[in-house]
Amino acid sequence: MSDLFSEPPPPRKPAAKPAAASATKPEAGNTQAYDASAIEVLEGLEPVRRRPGMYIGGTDETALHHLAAEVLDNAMDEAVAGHASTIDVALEPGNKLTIRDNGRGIPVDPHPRFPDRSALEVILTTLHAGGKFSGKAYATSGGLHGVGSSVVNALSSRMDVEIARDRAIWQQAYERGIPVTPLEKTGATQNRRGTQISFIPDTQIFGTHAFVPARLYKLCRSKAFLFRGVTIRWSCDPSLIKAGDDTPTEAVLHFPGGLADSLTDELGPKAPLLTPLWAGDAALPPAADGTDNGRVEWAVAFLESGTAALASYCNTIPTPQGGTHETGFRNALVKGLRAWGDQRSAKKASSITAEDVLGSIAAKLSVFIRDPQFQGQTKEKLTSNEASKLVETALRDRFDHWLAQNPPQADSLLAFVIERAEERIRRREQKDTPRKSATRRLRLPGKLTDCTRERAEETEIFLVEGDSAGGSAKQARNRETQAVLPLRGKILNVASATTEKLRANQELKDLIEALGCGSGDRFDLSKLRYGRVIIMTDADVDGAHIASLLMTFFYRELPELIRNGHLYLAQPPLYRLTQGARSVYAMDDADRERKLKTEFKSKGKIDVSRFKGLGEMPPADLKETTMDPNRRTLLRVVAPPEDRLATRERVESLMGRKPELRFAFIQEHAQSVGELLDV
Ligand code: 0RA
Repeated sequence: MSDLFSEPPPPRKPAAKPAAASATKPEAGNTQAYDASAIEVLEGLEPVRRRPGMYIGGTDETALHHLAAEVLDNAMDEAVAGHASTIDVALEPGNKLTIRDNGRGIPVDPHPRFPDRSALEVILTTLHAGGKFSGKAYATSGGLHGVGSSVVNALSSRMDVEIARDRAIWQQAYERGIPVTPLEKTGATQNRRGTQISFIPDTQIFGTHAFVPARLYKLCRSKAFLFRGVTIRWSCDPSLIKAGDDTPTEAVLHFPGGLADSLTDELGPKAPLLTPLWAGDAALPPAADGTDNGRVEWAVAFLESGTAALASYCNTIPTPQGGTHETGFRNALVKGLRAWGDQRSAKKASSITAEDVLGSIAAKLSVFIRDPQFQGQTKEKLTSNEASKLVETALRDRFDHWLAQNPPQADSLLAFVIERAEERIRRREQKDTPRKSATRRLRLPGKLTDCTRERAEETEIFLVEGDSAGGSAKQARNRETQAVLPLRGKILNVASATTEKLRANQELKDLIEALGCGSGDRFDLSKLRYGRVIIMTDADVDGAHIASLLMTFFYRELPELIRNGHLYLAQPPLYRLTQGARSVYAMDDADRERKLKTEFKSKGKIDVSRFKGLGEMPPADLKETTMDPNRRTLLRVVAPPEDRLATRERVESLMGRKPELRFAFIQEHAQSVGELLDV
């Protein structure tokens, strides 16, 4: 016990002492003692009520949720320390939140330094008491970072605490941080243990802001992902969940898969990954004297494309500003990849930087360490110095193993990161010498994955729909001659958009920039950077729509490109028909039926798989069927010169501002919509 309470006591007013002397004795009706300690508590917690922003960052909805996070963090500490396995979180009408754990229960005996007050009361009424109860109480306390339960107490119009400890139930109530009942033994229990805290945030502080079920639920979920040893039972009064909000009224949150589950959950099944996830957990190297230094857990997805992200935590507390644990993580990845490059004699690996690696991952990193130090006003950055080396050592070892276990995978990862490094270096050189390099590589959009050859006659560019398809195309392409530009979603309908809107559209700007030939009256065919511009969209209706929008755009803004035969449509298949080792691809339903009848001679089962989109298609299939110049079929888009007026009218009616023309056409051609593509 003395470990826990080794800090000097806060100064007390001598006058308050005698009156409060029996405060922790559970004697009903001893209100006198409470009046006295109330004055003192009020003084102790007054700064919190006067300037809540200093403690919880404001008085808005976010600040309100900090209260919930604080109380939940304390319960999580008890779980992470191995004393609790279950946490119940319940939101009730009246903005009342209850958090209960089955841990040891906050001590209720008199505080050794203030024998007139219980340890519970000291914790709940003394500022920064959290820090005073750290050290050996928790192997890896996160509560230290938190502002402490006393701040939550001070900012709650009511707080009810129930402790189950040593076969007894104890209760006490507070209002705005002031005890309003003595700590009382209210019952006996055979097997219950733990702490339950119910509180109602003070409307004098938070106005009408109320807990948002979805926000609390998300918090609970993220905590459960961060510690697989805990089960969080969520419940919310149904009346608090608004129509259209899919937050459950009850849920049991337990994720034995930990961070890997969380990352998979966030990325979704379609994420374009270069390799399988790299995930695991490991002990941090112990101190020289053998003392446990905590542990680290991680999940890393190497992305072919998409948005990089790293979410880090210390003792389940988010550290959005990073810190020493992230430094260790970064070093392990960069040094690991460089070392792998060394082993494989890839000279360029030495130029890899953290930026190149971190720019292509989505990852979660969670460390559990003793006495963490945080910095910044909202304490969102880990500053414990030892963490960086500990994390680096633990992760480096595991990363090296992972790379060595699957060399082809490690090589493709290395190649990808080296490519990023080269791109970065190229960008920097261009920036440094804007005059010198008035070459065709000037100002290329960041999303473009360019080919290495420069002569337009030898190269082509694939315009694909979205990052996921872009990922597949990048893997399937020939790096030398094929470039890939992912375009996001449906581009503007250029036939009906104003010129102004058109010029402002980022996707179209990127497209023109990549092509290099300008548009409208600044069009210059000699500057076109690729011999073939190939629209490659999914083999479904949405894909056809996007292709038609793009064709309209080219027709309007770069008609010479079509007239000179540079625009093409790729023809990805929609189905793969497999029998035994033999596979045949089909373009559409009719093609599938025909091939099922004609292509397979023997009886046996034929497996039919439908590609949901290019992003789902294995790169090898995409290459074979759609991208490899030796095996694919392309459709060249043509606009016959003698028929220019007719074409213009057709485009106008189909893509322009007059939907009634479009409707008439669809009615007329309902049988042959496929022809839509034959512009
Ligand atoms: C101080 C000392 C001990 C436990 C706790 C605090 C404690 C705090 C919270 C907050 C939420 N749940 C909690 N559970 C426990 C150690 C007591 C002992 O040594 O038995």
